[in-house]
Amino acid sequence: MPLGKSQLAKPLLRRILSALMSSQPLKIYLDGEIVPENEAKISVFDHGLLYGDGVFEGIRIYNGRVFKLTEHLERLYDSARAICLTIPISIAEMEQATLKTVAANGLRDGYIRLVITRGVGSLGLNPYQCPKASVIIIASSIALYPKERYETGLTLITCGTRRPSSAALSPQVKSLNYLNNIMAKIECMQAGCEEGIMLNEQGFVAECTGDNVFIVKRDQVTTPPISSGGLDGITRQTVIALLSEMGITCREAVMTRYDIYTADECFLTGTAAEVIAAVQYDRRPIGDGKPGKLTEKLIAAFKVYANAHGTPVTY
Ligand code: PXG
Repeated sequence: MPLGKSQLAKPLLRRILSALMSSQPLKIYLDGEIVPENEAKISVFDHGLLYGDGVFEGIRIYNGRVFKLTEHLERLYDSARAICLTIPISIAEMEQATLKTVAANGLRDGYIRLVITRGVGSLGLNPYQCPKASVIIIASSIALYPKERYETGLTLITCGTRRPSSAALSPQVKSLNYLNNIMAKIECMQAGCEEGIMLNEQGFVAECTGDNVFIVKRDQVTTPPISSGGLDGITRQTVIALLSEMGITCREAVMTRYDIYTADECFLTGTAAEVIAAVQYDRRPIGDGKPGKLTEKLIAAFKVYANAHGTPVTY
């Protein structure tokens, strides 16, 4: 069928619109209102700032759709529930607020950051001194790794900083205190690497600083079970489902550094990272030191899937 005039004009208009929008200050959702970024301010007495008391989510927008919105919102409310934090709006209202913020910024591709802080209180840990949690929604962009790394793959080290056990805070809580992961990230940067493997207290592989990890060995795909201390990543779940559609079963098994040293391929998954190959670990090449065949196939399959699924935004 030949393309109509309006169909041809749409992508051009979209491009002009998004170029215009990207030069504008961001519009932020803050406690029920959409305000320009320079007016989006919170109190120095907010316990999110004073104690890292709060939770967050990171969500991608692909092609005018919010990817896995329900899954991310459910995880956000679970994180809040786990720390006895009452989010002042319902999950349905949060969904509408998220879509409204994306539309207000005219974003067709980007990254959403939902932040719920414990709210303003007096000095002192007691969260019950904070009458109302604050809701912040940022719709912008994120670049976790340099663009060329999506072609060439990442280099990894083993971080000395361990993933704390769930006897401390459950790794499933996406809390506003990411210092443990930040310490691990500092180690990676100081070693001249982009990413690192975080082990749990027993020395088993948990995950990376902000991504889940997978290996491929003789066509067998393996990832550590969530009980090893990683986050139950939504991209991880998506990739496991995509593999299954390709007829490949992903095994969940406890992993040590040996498994990565001897793997044919390795890749990482995360909302911010998407799917990306890892080609070097502790200065040793992984496989032949290039992104693996299955990894490349998966990166392509993920791109297609992500661009075709999600909650549509009304602009
Ligand atoms: N592990 C950790 C510790 C994470 O924080 C993931 C894995 C991947 O999970 P998802 O569900 O996204 O596939 C995450 C994700 C940010 C940011 O700045 C967020 C994450 C990681 C890095 C940066 O918003 N979270």
